[in-house]
Amino acid sequence: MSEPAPFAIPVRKKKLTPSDETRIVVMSDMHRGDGTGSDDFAHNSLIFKCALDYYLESKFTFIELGDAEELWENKAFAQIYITHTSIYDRLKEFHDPNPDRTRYIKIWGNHDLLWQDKKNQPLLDDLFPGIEIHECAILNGPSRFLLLHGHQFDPTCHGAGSRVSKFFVRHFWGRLQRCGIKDPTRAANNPGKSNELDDRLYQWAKANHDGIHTVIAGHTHRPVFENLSLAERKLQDLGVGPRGIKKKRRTDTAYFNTGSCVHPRCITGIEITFENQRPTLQLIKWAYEAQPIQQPKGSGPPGTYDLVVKRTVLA
Ligand SMILES: [Mn+2]
Repeated sequence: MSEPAPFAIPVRKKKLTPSDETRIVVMSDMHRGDGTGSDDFAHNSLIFKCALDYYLESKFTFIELGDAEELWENKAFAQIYITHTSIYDRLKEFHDPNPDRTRYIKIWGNHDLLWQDKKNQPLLDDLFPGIEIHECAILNGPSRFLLLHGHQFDPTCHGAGSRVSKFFVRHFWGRLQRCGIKDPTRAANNPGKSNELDDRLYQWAKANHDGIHTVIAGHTHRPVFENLSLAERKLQDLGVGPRGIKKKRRTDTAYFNTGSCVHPRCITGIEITFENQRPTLQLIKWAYEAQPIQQPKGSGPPGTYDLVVKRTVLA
């Protein structure tokens, strides 16, 4: 078991005190890019748009938990904005210049760490007047939640290691990716690394710093519900799995992970609703689904399907 990573909650943070009317959706790791082959988000942008429409309509607050913009591969946010204008148009509808009223809460990650510095935000400020971008958010209530991207717990993405990774990604990665090579260094594609990070975040939550009961993070691109990854939950349900591998058995509300919006065929996130101040969390997926077209008997060819975008509760 690894040591809890030293992470101190910063003084400047977003504080939310939810009521029973509050609905929150947390999504991370969109990695919105410039629309070329190295833009990992482009293939999911329609699914993401539908999800935003639903959350707008259903009065959710949208928490964007880091790596929303891919600013390692793309130096200019303008190019990302031009490519994904329709997404930003919807995000603008969540935004309110009054920080107490806004339904768009933006947290930075390691790929959009640039937002840390106010002077890097002119265009973003034009789009979202008065926007505040934070390292983390705290959800107050009987059980306190800490929401952050999670790279703070990943030594290769934090401090000196991150400068090397960033240099590599900016100068070489885009070119390799356009050739169809998948990134071997990201926690997302490296289950061992994800386990280690999940464990660090979990241990930190358990050590209960500042009365935090639950940590919700992103960064690994691997959804975790009550401290079990989806694969772990599935293996438990099926009662199968590789032999000799230590399996986590018990669920624990100390740690959750949103997954990402760059999965090959879907996006994942966590919805939070409240009853008597008690939060209920759901891991959800938005994906394409084929549905057979209902046709009057004898008319039209069989084997015809409608492609729909659908929200599914995973856990
Ligand atoms: Mn990240």
